[in-house]
Amino acid sequence: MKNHNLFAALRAAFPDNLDEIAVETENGLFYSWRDLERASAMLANLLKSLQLPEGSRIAVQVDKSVEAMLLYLATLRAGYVFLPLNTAYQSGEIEYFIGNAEPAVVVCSRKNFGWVSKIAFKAGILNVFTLDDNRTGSLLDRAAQCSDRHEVASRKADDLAAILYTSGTTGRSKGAMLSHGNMLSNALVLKDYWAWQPGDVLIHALPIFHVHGLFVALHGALINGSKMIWLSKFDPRLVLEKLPEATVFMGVPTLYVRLLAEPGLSRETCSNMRLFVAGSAPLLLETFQAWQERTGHTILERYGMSETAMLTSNPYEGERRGGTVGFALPGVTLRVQGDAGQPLLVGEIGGIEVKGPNVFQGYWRMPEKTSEEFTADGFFKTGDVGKIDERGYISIVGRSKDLIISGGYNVYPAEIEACINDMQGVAESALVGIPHPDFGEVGVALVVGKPGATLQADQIIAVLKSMLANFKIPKKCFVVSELPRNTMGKVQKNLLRDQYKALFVGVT
Ligand code: MLC
Ligand code: AMP
Repeated sequence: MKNHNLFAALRAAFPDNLDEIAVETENGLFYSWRDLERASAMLANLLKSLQLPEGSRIAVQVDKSVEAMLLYLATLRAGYVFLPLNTAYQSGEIEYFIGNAEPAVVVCSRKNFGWVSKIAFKAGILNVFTLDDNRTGSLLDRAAQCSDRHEVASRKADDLAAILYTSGTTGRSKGAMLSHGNMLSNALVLKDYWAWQPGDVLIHALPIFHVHGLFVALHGALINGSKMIWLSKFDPRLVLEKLPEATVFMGVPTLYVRLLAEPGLSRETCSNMRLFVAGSAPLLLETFQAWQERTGHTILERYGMSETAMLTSNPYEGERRGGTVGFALPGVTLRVQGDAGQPLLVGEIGGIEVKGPNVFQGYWRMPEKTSEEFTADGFFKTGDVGKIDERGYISIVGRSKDLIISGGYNVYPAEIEACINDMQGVAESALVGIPHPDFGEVGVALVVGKPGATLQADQIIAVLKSMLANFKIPKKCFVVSELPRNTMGKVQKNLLRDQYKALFVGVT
């Protein structure tokens, strides 16, 4: 029987000469393909030695490093389920993820071991390892004692490979379950669609706890046997320095905005480049055009989600249209539906729904939530609102889900509002997304106090900082006397967005 383990396909794409360089880091470290093979085998053997039940989750909250990437590959290889967690998450958030996903193994950085292990041990998890970005920690100490030979675990296409938590518009985060087949189908389609070539070199500058950095960028390079220039963190100057050695770059729009602010960005620095890809948030037309003028390259914008990996892309050959996310990828069926579920005509605005081998297996232990998000005929409701033009290009014009995308990270107002509403003296609050020149949009909180209460905006922010990941913290908070409501009593966030729309104009 064929092994559908995603790692098997990635491994099969390694070049024949395993001594070639697979990864180069900003610190001048080089990893060959043989290093990837051996180290992932050792880590997989460590996981195997723990005798974990089938389908065990491996939760990982560590700084970006090649070893963190190897742990991902090892988890696939051993047949377990990878659960990446943003390093910005605080203890309350981690407690929820661990409680909900019930991982068998937790890996964290050494500086967080105290509080993370406390949460893990309380949840009955026996295996807590550390891993730092300088190649130290108990995980590597233990793996060093394991064999560097490992037979890739056999997995079916719909066996789970990863769970990605994505916040809900109401209630807590949901774990999107992705299978080996979901991810492999998407990786193969993108390899073709973006015309990955022999000799391609990817600058990997994104975090590896979300779809863009972990799947699109990493799988893209690996399935093509391409070298990666691995940057632990996005630094525009470092990217500029590396551009002449690279051919492919992927980033959220903020990365392009920050690169454009560098005087050194020119046609010359980009002359070796083949492809710039943007996604995870809307790419402003002005950024798209400024990039074209400065570099001579046309950014290829694509659209995806945690639940679906990549859905659409502008073409590699043919016109890449700014302000659009291109066409549905091969194998993906995409439609735009009206409120009553009726199909819409060209140019009409409605909800984007999708079907395809890339669409996830459902939300972890939330069957009702899962069925709510699918139509009777099996389409996943993305919560994005869009239209299709006469040439078939898809544009995203808004979202039916109350979501703010800030610098490529998702912020769900309901979560932040719930934290504020729990604070003493608060009657109610609203978080709205306001345009921002660097992050695209950012959250601004409007808070109403209970009669007689004296609220301080900076105090509210300080309390939020102790509870939530830093990117979820509102960039501004205002105490106001009331929130505008419609006749149904619903807060009119559109009026608030309009009122504060110029708040960050000119901010750098
Ligand atoms: C950092 N900060 C942010 C922020 N990132 N604020 C709002 N939104 C963000 N995204 C704040 C911090 O809280 C801190 O504030 C200050 O900025 C500096 O923090 P930092 O860590 O030094 O920031 P920096 O390194 O500059 O990070 C910015 C960034 C990063 C743009 C490089 O946010 C990033 O890597 N974004 C990419 C996210 C991503 O990969 N998304 C893909 C999702 S997948 P203070 O006040 O504490 O100083 C997906 C599907 C798909 O959506 O289609 O791809
Ligand atoms: P996530 O839940 O983090 O996977 O975020 C997915 C969401 O990001 C999508 O539902 C879209 O709203 C948004 N998104 C991704 N790519 C784009 C894009 N190119 N343009 C606009 N929005 C995008």
